[in-house]
Amino acid sequence: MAKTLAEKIIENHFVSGSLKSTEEVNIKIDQTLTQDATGTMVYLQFEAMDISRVKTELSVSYIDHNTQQADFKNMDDHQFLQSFAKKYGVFFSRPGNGICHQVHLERFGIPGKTLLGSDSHTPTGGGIGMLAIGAGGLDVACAMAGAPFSFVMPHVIGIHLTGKLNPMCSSKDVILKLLQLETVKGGVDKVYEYYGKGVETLTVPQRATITNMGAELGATSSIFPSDNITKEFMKLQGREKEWRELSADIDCKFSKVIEINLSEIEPMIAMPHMPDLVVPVREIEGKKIDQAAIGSCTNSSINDLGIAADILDNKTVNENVSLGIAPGSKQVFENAIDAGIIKKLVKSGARILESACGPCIGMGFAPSSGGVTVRTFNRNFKGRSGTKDGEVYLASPETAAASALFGVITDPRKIKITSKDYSEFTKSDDSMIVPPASSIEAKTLEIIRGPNIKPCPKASVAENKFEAKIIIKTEDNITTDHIMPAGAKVLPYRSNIPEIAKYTFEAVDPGFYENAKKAGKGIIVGGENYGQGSSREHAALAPMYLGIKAVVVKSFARIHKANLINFGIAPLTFKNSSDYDTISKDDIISFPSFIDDIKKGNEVKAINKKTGKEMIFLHDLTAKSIDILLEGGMLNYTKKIV
Ligand code: MIC
Ligand code: SF4
Repeated sequence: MAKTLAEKIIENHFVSGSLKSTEEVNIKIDQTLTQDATGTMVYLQFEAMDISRVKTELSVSYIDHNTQQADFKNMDDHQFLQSFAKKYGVFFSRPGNGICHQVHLERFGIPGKTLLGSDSHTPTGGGIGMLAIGAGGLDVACAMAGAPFSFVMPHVIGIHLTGKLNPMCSSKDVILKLLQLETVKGGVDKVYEYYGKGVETLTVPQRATITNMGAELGATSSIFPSDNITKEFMKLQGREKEWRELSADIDCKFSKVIEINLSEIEPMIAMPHMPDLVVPVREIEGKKIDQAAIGSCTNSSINDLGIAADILDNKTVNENVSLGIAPGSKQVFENAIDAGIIKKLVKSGARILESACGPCIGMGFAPSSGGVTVRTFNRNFKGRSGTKDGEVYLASPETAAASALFGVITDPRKIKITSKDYSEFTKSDDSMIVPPASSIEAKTLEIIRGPNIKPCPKASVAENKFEAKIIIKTEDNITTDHIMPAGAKVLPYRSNIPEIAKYTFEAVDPGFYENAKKAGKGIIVGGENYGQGSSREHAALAPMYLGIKAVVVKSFARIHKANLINFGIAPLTFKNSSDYDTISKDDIISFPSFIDDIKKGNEVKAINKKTGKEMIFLHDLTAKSIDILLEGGMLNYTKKIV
């Protein structure tokens, strides 16, 4: 039977389960990646499993998120991660070497392999034909221990690309267009697979921009074929030997096909505060801006910087705009120096930032109060920039540079320059990647553990009969940034759950922490697509630590739902969505037969003690997920079965 590329890779890695979409499948993971903000928990969990070396073909630990070091905490984390990597068989990418997804694409990704990363933008690797998936940290720890990764066998959506992008239109505009069509919840349990003549017109970094931001669609992954363009990219990286040709069978069946003619793509922009609030740039042209930023794992390749440099060449950034540029990796940075790009940017007044996530995760470069900023990033959730009322617009490097030049949102097609191709500048140097020690030397190595690193707490086993209070009732599209904020103040506590728990839902309801603690047992109520965005398991760990027993919503985002199960919180949905309107914050919900119900079928009985109303909540847990949940999470479960 003819197959899509995603199906072929899944089949090649199949361990158990079912290959029928919507059913659970378990696959072998070849490579893993972690970054420092999620990594400390991953390695603490791995340590708890008592395994002496990672069992994957390759595991890499990157430092790119917590690079602002206001006190000892972030660097303590870095040292923990570095010592851990050396001992347990993990490659370590030092701070300064770049953003995990950019570096992984350049130095480690291999077409046809599977990659699991504790970061939602891991699908960037789909740009070279990998099946790359973002997951919670605990799932990544288990993959490093050699366990297969379980997920819902996705529907594969075909994106048929034809035509060729016009000057000043970019692959960022393609993914923004797709977000406009599909929305932030359109991709749940789906893989977006790109094919057609238009694919040949896109470079690997352009493809990676698209697969990267497929995360904003809520997709499990996104993937391009591995063709001659991929081969050329790998050759320039000195890794031609790792290339192999891969594509879907010509007559394969996609569950849906979306046609995109690249020649018809125009500059697009996502408006505050959601990546799918997309309009053509021309519709909001002329809006005054205060800041612009070019970088992040979405748009920080050499050509992303190069086009900005050419737009700004021999000109000065508008006097009311601050422009920040963060090269995606040390490799990009060095080559941008050799290509003369950095000189042009510095001359124009751009501020060169570190090769790291930086402003994308609220680590510096926050906009002014009420400030308008045009960024080439992938997320513009309220407050994520570090400024509560900051207005973040997401666009291409072309649009960001043109807007920085004129001081207002500008359609870059106004600028008549021919963009240069800098892809040949690819000198690489892996001196900032520290290899692991040999297994003999590893035995003698100690792990460095600063005082801010606290063990990962565990949940208690489930009860059959209990009452819990509704601590918060939220709207649709709640992100994990709402549940557990990031930024310079909170990120240093990623390895300290008792401390970070104090910030849970801080921007939505500052009373959440105290109320949850007082209640002892709590419930979170939400709308559609609850938990979209970041993979941070802290958005499940902290609620678990505060006694949350169930999250009842209209629908879930994939990674967060898996994280809830991993930490012993029941992910439930309303059988009658109108029940959402009948319950309020502070209501007490009683579950008369929770365990019996969960084991018996997919319905869980609940009674609102305030109104007396009986409700049915639904679950779609597999047999294994039920065991994990009832045991009080994956750590307890694994301990019990090994
Ligand atoms: C993000 O872009 O939100 C992050 C920060 O990279 C997260 C991971 C995290 O919260 O540490 C992600 O995308 O998963
Ligand atoms: Fe880093 Fe931003 Fe990419 Fe997340 S989205 S990995 S914070 S650059």
